[in-house]
Amino acid sequence: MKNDIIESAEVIVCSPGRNFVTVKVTTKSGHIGHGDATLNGRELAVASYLENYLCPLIIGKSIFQTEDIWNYFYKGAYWRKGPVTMTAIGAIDVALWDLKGKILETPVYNLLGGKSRNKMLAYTHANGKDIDDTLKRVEYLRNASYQAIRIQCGIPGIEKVYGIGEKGAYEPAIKGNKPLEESWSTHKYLNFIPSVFEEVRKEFGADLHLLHDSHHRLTPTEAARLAKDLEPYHLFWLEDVVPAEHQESFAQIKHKTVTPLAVGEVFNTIHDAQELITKQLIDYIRMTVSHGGGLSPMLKIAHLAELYHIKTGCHGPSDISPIALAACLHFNTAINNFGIQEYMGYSEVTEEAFPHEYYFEDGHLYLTEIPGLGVDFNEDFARKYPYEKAYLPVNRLEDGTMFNW
Ligand code: KDG
Ligand code: MG
Repeated sequence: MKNDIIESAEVIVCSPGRNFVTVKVTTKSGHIGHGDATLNGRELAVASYLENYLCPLIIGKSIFQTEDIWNYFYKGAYWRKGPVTMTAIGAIDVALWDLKGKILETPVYNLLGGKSRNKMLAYTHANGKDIDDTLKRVEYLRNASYQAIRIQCGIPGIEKVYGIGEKGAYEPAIKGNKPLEESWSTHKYLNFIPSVFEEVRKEFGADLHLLHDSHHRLTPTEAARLAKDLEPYHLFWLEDVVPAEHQESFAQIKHKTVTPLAVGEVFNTIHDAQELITKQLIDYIRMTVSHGGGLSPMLKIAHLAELYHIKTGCHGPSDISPIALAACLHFNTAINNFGIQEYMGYSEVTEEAFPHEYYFEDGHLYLTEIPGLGVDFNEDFARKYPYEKAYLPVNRLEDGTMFNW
């Protein structure tokens, strides 16, 4: 087809508001498509994978061959899977779908199955340093129209807790040459966290959707205890209770509780989730488009999950760019089994670097009819903010033992 041949593929690493890695693919006809290749704390590894191995190989190919190009990179590398590889492949895949939409003059969702819904339920974060602070933040977010809120709270006796920053906005990556060290006590966490949900329900009633993230810190037995303790508060989901290398861990949890379970933000292929889905061990799959290898494989995952009553809940932190978030929104719009979308918003600088069509209103995210993904990259502006090394924290138990962050 006319206009479809790739002339160049470039990687831009910069820090407008925070570090982002952006792929820009240009066709001979001058059309431009973008993909997000940001992998928090490991940005340069993905940039190098793209610059050295993927970008040179797509020159001269047709942007319409997304399935073949994806497999060329996935099967063709021999070395499969992993967050660096799959984020790099995902960025190219998304940039090509963006181009397909622009050249065919239609929103990307029309190419993925068409509109299955008009708006998407979004959840955001209330990260309080203590219960009172958490309640204030929930109140604020409710007034800002959110109908679904992830609740995290400081734990008495633990100095630095996952998700609880100094300034309120969620940004775990800290600039510098060494990761920050946090500490952890599962005992203190499990004893305290149900009381937070008790207070939130008392104050705000039954209608508000409540979510919580355990950030991979429990054993299956501990996870089952937490899930049971939280049953009276009817969570929308309980996320990442255990590190999910062992998918079968979820059987021990799932069969003991009716609290819905969500997992998958660190997954990058269908093989990470296949048993969880086909054995119905979870309720929500949280893989996100940019880290899950792009739109092409995510469609397959959503379709598999649909067969097993599992809904999606794409990871949508502020450490993936608005390009990646928009890709999730097109994916969410097209599939039948959409559940919810995580949405944290972005700093003003990030918003200026990535002007976008999607918008948040009345607790939901909306897309417009604009062709492609509907996100631009203000490259000249973004390049004024050079990359600055930043690490995610590491985590130790109180006796110094290295633990899961
Ligand atoms: O970069 C890591 C963050 O994106 C992650 O910690 C956020 O757990 C997270 C979430 O649920 O958004
Ligand atoms: Mg999470």
